[in-house]
Amino acid sequence: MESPLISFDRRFAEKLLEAQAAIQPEVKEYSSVQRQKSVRDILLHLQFLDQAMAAESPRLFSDYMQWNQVVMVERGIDENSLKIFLQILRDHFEELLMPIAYDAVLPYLTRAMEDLENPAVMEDITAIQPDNPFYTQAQEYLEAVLGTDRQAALMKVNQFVRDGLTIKDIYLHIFQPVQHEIGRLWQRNRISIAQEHYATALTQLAMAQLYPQVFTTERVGFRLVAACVGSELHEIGVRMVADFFEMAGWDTYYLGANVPASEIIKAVEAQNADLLALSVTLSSQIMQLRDLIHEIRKGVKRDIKILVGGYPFNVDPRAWQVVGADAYAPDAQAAIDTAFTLVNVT
Ligand code: B12
Repeated sequence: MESPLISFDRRFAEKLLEAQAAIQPEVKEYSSVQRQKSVRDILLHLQFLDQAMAAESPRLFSDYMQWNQVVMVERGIDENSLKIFLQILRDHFEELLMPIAYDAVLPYLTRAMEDLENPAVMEDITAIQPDNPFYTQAQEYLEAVLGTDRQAALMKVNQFVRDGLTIKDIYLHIFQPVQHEIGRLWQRNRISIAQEHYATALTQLAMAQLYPQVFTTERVGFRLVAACVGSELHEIGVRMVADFFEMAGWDTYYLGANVPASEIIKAVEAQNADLLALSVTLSSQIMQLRDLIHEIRKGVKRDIKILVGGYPFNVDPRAWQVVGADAYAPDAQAAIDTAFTLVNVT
């Protein structure tokens, strides 16, 4: 399938950076490393724009720009940089694109520019909300994974189990918001990449520790294949989804991160799956997801039900229809409810 926007190369990104330097003197002073990084970032912006267009979602591009705004401002970059970049991009597109292509891209840029004017973009809202039924435990676990004592963090999870929390509670109300908070703290430049990796590795270890209790439910006769699409590395969300299916009695074939499309198709056929759960966190993977679903619809298991989820679908809950899925669910619990409806069991 073709992308709706023509793709731009490095030279175009360099030209945009030059135009930015003409407006912002500090950009002129960039070292060659800073310049290279900026060009890479611009290419990423263009890639996300392309993918948002594939998902027919100006909201997705705007969300990505808002995310960038926080990252940049928290690292001391001028808050007007991104707005200036978008104006430059719009002017270059107006000059270079055919009117029909320019009309197609303009709403994406306009929406992002308007949304960046909203002061709420910089609002500092924790992912561990006071209405979380296990707020205190989530705070304690956050503190533990930000420390350096793995043993203590794992013992805390054991304590939650002894206190009567279910695996589902621990997954949805502790691990999930804590992981989201870890991401937010990194985005806000308050923790390092190493701390984020350490916390994530610990949560994966804690999940593995709980496994004996995941695989105890009586089987209901349905099979699930679950995977991350394209170069997607965020696997904890779909792993939770797969574990919820196990706990609901499904047999699951969980493939994890970064799975080639051809292997997902083979797995669906070999497993004779009833449902395929596909996860995307970066909206830059949307086209690969759309193309994969398109391929599956031409193959042996063309009638398989396909459920999608992950960050971009939570940002724009209409995007699942554009990629050709049968349904979307916002989290692991909702995924189970939706799945039983899809396979016609109530
Ligand atoms: C851990 C992490 C990583 C790890 C992942 C390791 C691993 N083994 O999974 C690593 C270090 C690899 C990583 C890399 C990157 N990351 Co990261 N990462 C995270 C972090 C902190 C946590 C993810 C997580 O574990 N979430 C916990 C799970 C339980 O939550 P969830 O994913 O939302 O899943 C639930 C629902 O979404 C839903 N769901 C998910 N999948 C599916 C599928 C189906 C079928 C259904 C029905 C439902 C469903 O159900 C799940 C369970 O309830 C997030 C923060 C965040 N907000 O998620 C950032 C985050 C996603 N990462 C981000 C970024 C930018 C990156 C990088 C680009 C950074 C970089 N510059 O290199 C790279 C990209 C790598 C790649 N190619 O994928 C940004 C994305 C911003 C954006 N707007 O796109 C985030 C949001 C951080 C932030 N706040 O800035 N990351």
